[in-house]
Amino acid sequence: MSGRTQPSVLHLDVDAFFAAVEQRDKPSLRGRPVIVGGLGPRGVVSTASYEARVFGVRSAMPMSQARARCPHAAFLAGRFSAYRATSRVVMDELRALSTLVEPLSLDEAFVDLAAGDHPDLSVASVRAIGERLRATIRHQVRVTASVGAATSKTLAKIASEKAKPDGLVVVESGNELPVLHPLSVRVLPGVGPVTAAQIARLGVKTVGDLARIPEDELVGLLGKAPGRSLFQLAQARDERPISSERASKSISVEDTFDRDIADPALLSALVTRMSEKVTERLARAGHSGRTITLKARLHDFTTLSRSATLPGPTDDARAVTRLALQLLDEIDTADGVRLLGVGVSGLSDWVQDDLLSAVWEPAGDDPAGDEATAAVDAGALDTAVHQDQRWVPGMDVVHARHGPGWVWGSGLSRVTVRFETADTPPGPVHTFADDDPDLAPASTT
Ligand code: TTP
Ligand code: MG
Repeated sequence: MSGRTQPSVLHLDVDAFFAAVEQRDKPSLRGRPVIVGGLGPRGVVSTASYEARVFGVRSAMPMSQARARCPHAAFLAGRFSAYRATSRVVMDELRALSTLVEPLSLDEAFVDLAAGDHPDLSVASVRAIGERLRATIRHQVRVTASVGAATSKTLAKIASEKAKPDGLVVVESGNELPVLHPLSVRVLPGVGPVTAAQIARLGVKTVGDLARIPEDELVGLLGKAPGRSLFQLAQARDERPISSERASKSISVEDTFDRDIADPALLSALVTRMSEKVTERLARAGHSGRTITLKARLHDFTTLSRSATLPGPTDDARAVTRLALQLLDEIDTADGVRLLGVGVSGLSDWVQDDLLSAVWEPAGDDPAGDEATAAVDAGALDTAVHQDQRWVPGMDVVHARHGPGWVWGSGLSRVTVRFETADTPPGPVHTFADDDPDLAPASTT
């Protein structure tokens, strides 16, 4: 094994990203539980501030459950343009450290310090680079980020997770195994619930357990490439390069099954779930894409893939699902399928930049589903499935006399606004008729 001998891989992840941006821009919410996500009846939590996490609120939880756990929180719809603008500044700071930056989502990226201008990559020096970076981000965008650095991507990501919130952890070369081995196998890249369940049958829970399984046995159980790669990862051998290109070209989800599956209903359900998952990832990365690909590996290991391209980019789960199901229909699955995957490529930035984004609403059997594929007009889709979208909690507004503020709540033909901005102290609240001509949505950047 060659491998890196210095902690030159840096991983940065903003703390409670969406919620942190909201607390920055809404001074009255600082230090308070804030929950961002879909506020409709089927909405899910995008993220919660650390104050809300104390009550057990988590990303991807149904919003109804979040409301039950933390009723006194502020519940806000997302402001994606604000998140994207913040993300841009963060990513620029990372690019100032190295030409090799691999963004994983809006708030997370790997940086290859070895490709930057850093003659000294000792632990002390990397620690200084990380602390300087954290201070710069705090100063530039007024959110906190956690940083991990190590000799590999796997360990750097684990380190930043350990550093959360608002911290820095550098794993020294030679210290990887003591850090890695006590952790669940789920921390390893590529180990999802299915693989975790497979290896659990060998009595493996932690990476340390895994490291004691002979390579042959893992290859026998999981197949050659996955078995070998997992064996390497368990020994903290991970030489994957940081790649600035790859990350945003396509996003896909795939799953290998324990047995060949031929039941059409089950296959449709699996494709539906993967389509939802892939759109969720798209949304998290702040992207949309036009080309949907379905990949299937048949019982005899032939691998087929079928693609279709939409007229415009989408990040709508129903549109992706519908197309993926059509593609499934084109494949002869009668003798069983061992692997399925759904991918979206041809990624572009968000289709819709407004507050009315439907992306956080999980896909369902919505009666409006047939129009849902109007990918180009996601706004119209959203109006079709939601009521009263004019004043959405959290959105920026401006009042002719009171100035800039944000929607605190609305209903019964009234809208309540708190007048404050990132640069003011907590401000006063006023209520208006919801058609008050002096009140308008603020144009965001
Ligand atoms: P994360 O970095 O996973 O979460 P976080 O930044 O909110 O919190 P922390 O890193 O401190 O644990 O995701 C970044 C943003 O992506 C998050 O603020 C909201 C969005 N997101 C979703 O919309 N849905 C999800 O399921 C997750 C995990 C994140
Ligand atoms: Mg984060």
